[in-house]
Amino acid sequence: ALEKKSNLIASADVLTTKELHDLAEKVGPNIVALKTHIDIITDFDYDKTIIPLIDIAAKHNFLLMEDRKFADIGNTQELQYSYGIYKISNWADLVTSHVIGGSKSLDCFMNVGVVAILGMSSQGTLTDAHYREEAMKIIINEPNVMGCVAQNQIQDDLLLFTPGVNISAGGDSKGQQYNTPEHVFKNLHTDFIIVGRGIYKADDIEQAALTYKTRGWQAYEAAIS
Ligand code: 5BU
Repeated sequence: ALEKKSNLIASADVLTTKELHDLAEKVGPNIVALKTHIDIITDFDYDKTIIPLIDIAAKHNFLLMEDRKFADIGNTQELQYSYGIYKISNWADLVTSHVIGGSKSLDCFMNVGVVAILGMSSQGTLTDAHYREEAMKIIINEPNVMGCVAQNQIQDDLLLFTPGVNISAGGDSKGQQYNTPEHVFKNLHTDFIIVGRGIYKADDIEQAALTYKTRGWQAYEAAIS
C-alpha cells in the first residue's frame, strides 16, 4: 500500500476468465488487492483461470482476496477452503469469513489472512450494534484474523476494509448502500476501500481505478494527518 500509495481493492465481479484477466491487467498497477467471487466465473478452469491470475498478481504486485464469506462449522469450512474445483487455499492471500460459527470455526484457515465480516453494507442487514459487539469478542481473540469488513470505525489494531464505496453515493436497486471514498476515510478511518461496479462498469476502467486510488489515498492522508 505504501509503495503504491494505494488503499484500493478492486472487486472483480465479472463472469468470465477473460474478463477477470483483462480487469486484473487494467487495474493491477493501482490496486493493493483484487477481490474475487471465484464461484461466479462461468468458464472456471483451475489451470486457465487461476494460474494466469497468479502471474498477473505477481507482475503488478497485488494480493488475491477471495470473498468467499465462509459461514459454516469448522470442518465444512476446511473442506470448502481447500477442496472442490476452486482450491482457494492454494492461491488466496486473504479470505473473508463470517464469524457466526464461533471462534473454533475459524481455526481451519491456515497460512492465509482472514478478514472477518463484522458489518455489511446492505439495507436491513442483521449486523446491528449487538451483533457487532459479540462478533468483535470472537475476532480480537483470533490470531489469524487481520482485519474486518465493516461500515463503522473499529479499534486501531485491526485493519478495516470497507465495501459499498462509490463516487456517486447512493445505492443500487438490490439493497446496496454506497458511501464516497472521502466519507469512509474521514468518518470510519478505514484502511482499504473495496470498489466493484465503480471501476469494472466504468467506460474507462484504467482511468476509474486511478481516480479511486488517487481520491482514496488523498482522503487517507488527510484523515491521518
Ligand atoms: P459494488 O459493485 O462496489 O457494489 O461491489 C461491492 C463488492 O463488495 C461485492 O463484491 C460485494 O459482494 C462486496 N461486499 C459488499 O458490497 N458489502 C458488504 O457488506 C460485504 C461485501 Br461483507
